[in-house]
Amino acid sequence: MAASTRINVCAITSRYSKFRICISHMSRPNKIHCHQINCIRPYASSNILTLHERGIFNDIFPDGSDELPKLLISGPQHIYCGFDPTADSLHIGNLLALISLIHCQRAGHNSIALIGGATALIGDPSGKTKERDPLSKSAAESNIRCIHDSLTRIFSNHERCIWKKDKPLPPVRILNNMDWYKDKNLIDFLSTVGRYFRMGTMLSRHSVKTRLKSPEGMNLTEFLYQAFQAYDFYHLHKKYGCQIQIGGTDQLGNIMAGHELISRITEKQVYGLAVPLVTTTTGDKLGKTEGNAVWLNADKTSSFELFQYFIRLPDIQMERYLKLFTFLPMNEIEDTMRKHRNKPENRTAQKKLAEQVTLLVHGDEGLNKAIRFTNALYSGSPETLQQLSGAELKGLFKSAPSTVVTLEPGITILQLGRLANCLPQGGKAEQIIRDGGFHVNYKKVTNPNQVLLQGEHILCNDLTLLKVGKKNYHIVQWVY
Ligand code: YSA
Repeated sequence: MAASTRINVCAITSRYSKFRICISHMSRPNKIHCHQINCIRPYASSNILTLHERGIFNDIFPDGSDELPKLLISGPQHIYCGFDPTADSLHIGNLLALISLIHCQRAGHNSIALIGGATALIGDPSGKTKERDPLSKSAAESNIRCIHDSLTRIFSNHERCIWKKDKPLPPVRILNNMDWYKDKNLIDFLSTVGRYFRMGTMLSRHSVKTRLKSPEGMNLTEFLYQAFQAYDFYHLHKKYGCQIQIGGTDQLGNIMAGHELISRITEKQVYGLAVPLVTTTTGDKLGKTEGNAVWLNADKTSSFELFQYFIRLPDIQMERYLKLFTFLPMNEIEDTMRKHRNKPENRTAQKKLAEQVTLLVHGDEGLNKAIRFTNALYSGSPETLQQLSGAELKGLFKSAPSTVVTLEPGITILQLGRLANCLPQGGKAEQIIRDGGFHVNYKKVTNPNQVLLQGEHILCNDLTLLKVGKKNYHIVQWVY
């Protein structure tokens, strides 16, 4: 990776430090901030395995160890999870892994979000039925920047809008594995690290076995992916004492590879914690390749679309998703579910879920926008339309044509329809209006000769939303 895009983490990481981590990007040196905090107490660490009650970390590797809970309460641990920048945004499947890292942070541990700048160029075969298209270095670099920004934004939204406690959270590190691969020599890597990997074990991985059985087979690069993820774990173990890696259940093979490598080199015990794979109602994994991605960057899935995605989920998923995707305490989730079951038509659970996820992903501004858009679209009240700017209204009614009209005194409803080019010329236009087929700002108007009124037909944001028939919307933007 080019030096200009290297992710730089300047941090004072002592548990007794007065300073918080500063996560920064080399290409934006002016954006480096170090926040001073007042708390100088060390963080108490707690056993994140209790997250089991929320359906998180049900798969633990190696299984049944008594040592892991002891390790977790003995003091803050470094816990990492990797994200390959194979697209320019994370998606809601990744969000669960990210939420788990935040849970670790809330429990007093040191979370590391690792961007796989190097591994994205190799391509993880886990859970993939086909070879990935190769990713160019320049695409990877641009994706790294986007993923870095999303991670920073989401950690910060959580702390600002959800955590909101006086007690600051332990700092988070955002690293890029290109930083330790860019100067690595291939011969050196194979002759030192490579010899610890056993072919039999590598071939027995689920991700390898399924691909070898497929007609396409598997190339060497993909086959070696597990060795790189294993080496990352080893690197973070050596550098930070990291003993725990988090990932979706599709990552367990790669995590085991790290476990084996570290135990061969250091004889130290390390662990893998898995989050369940989030699937669609038809059981397909939510992800980018699956073509059903709900993205975490607003330019790909707006805060309104994200909000609506969760609002539309069926009742059956509510309890599980509230536990997985929100930080609400369990008693609040039970309470929400009780209210929801009493009156499912109010969609209390969906609203809570959509609100909490949108707040985490897009902050209070994003949530506010999503709610304004939802009200404007579904409440049927002209007041809600007034809360939007022209650009927002156009964004909401994407396929609606818009017309700029100069406001002159005495324009009638019929003239308005004609000026906006949404009513035919001749007598048919009048008939449509009289028959109730014309709505101005959600209100039916049946008198074609009615003169337009400010505040009713012309909103205070100088906009008018017209509807002809059942669903043909038009936007009028007034100029003076
Ligand atoms: C991990 C560790 C390293 O040292 C280096 C790279 C990596 C990245 C890893 N191999 C990978 O490819 N991850 S990913 O970018 O595809 O997804 C990031 C995380 O989101 C993974 O833990 C993955 O299991 C999880 N994830 C993706 N879709 C998911 C999901 N978790 C739950 N449900 C889904 N639908």
